[in-house]
Amino acid sequence: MISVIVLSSVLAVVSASNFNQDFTITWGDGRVKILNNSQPLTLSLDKTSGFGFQSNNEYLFGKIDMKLKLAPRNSASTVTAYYMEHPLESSRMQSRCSVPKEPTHEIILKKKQRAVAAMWLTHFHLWRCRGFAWVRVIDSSLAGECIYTDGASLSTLFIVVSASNFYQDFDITWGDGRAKILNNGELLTLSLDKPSGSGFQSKNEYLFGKIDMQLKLVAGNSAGTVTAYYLSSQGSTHDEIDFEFLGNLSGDPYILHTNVFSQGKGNREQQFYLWFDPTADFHTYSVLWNPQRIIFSVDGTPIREFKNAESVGVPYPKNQPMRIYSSLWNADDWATRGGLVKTDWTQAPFTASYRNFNANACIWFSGSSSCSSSSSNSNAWFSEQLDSTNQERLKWVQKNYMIYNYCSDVKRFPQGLPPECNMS
Ligand SMILES: *[C@@H]1O[C@H](CO)[C@@H](O)[C@H](O)[C@H]1NC(C)=O
Ligand SMILES: CC(=O)N[C@H]1CO[C@H](CO)[C@@H](O)[C@@H]1O
Repeated sequence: MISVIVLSSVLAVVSASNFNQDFTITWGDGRVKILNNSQPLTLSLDKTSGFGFQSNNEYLFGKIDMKLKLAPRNSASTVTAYYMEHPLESSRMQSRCSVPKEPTHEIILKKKQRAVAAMWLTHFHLWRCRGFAWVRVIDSSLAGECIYTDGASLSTLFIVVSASNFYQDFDITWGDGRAKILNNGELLTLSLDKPSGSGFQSKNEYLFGKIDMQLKLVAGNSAGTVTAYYLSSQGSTHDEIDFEFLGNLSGDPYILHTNVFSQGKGNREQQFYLWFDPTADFHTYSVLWNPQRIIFSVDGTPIREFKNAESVGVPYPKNQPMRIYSSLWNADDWATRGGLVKTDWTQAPFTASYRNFNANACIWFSGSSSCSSSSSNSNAWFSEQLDSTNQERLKWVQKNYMIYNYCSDVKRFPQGLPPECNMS
């Protein structure tokens, strides 16, 4: 296999793009070609060798753009790297070509950096690029690719907007073959039978983001089954943002159960019916999580808003990175009509499907956020709130489809409703 990538540069210090002037080819034995002025630099990788090049200049701060066109389809297990690195550390690059060493966890911006690019085949381990860090992929059959937007500056490269690929973004964690990634990573299915359910989780941890997933729920008689889709951090004082879909007898409505945990404390349930049959087709379930609010949406319609109420003493999830989890399991001891309706195992296996995952999010890695550069905060979702139209839609859902709200459950809170319930 020969993979070719094409680069055209706008490495703007003073000069117009000229690879001859700005870069030195460091290795690859003829596999890197600098073409004519108007034409880009092309790089190719084959079984024998990758390639690399580096900038002639060293930089200390800057806004650096590079256009890349990556190796087209079927670039599985190739890695294209484009990064800034202190020259003394560049020896590492050679070793990555055979067996990659431990990943570089961070760039130290105080040192002068060189812009470096390389492409190589991963042999023993698969590696993923997260910003500037290389992360080993444990049990995926495909390597990820670095996804660069045309002309993106280095600071915006920190924000990861990836096309949906379940191999790249998720690990199946349990279910002994009952969870499957299909169609080249475009579809994931979970199934449940009497011996077991199944589940998956995201490879990344996120701290804030706008995260969409399309789900098609268990059809027919799904009573007793629960499809949980949620974000959660670790530990006893964890934060959590929950969607749970409680199945029902054929023709009876699912319940969409939501909850928000902060510092280990939940008890903030709101439940809804849906205005469509969630088993007939895929629908988009989204979480917007920024420092001010958490908004749950269904097909773009907000159904719940949980505001940051720290001002009235309510902890808000903002310090603990969360992973995305999903599972399909049997909960016939409580799920459907309080456990009255049992799972009908003659209908097994039960199946739920997932597709079009999209995370416009800050990835937490090795103790820091991919959004620590200030540029990311200019991303609209980071300060998004409901406009008047969406406030109306939220009211519409809450008036017509909400079947339980902890904030109205005065019996449950005889000492008074939780403080966030009194915020407008
Ligand atoms: C199932 O259908 C019944 C009857 O319409 C309804 O009361 C209940 O809320 C539905 N959902 C669940 C999960 O029990
Ligand atoms: C004007 C110029 O630089 N022409 C070059 C274009 O590229 C070919 C091969 O890539 C060279 O042979 C030409 O000299």
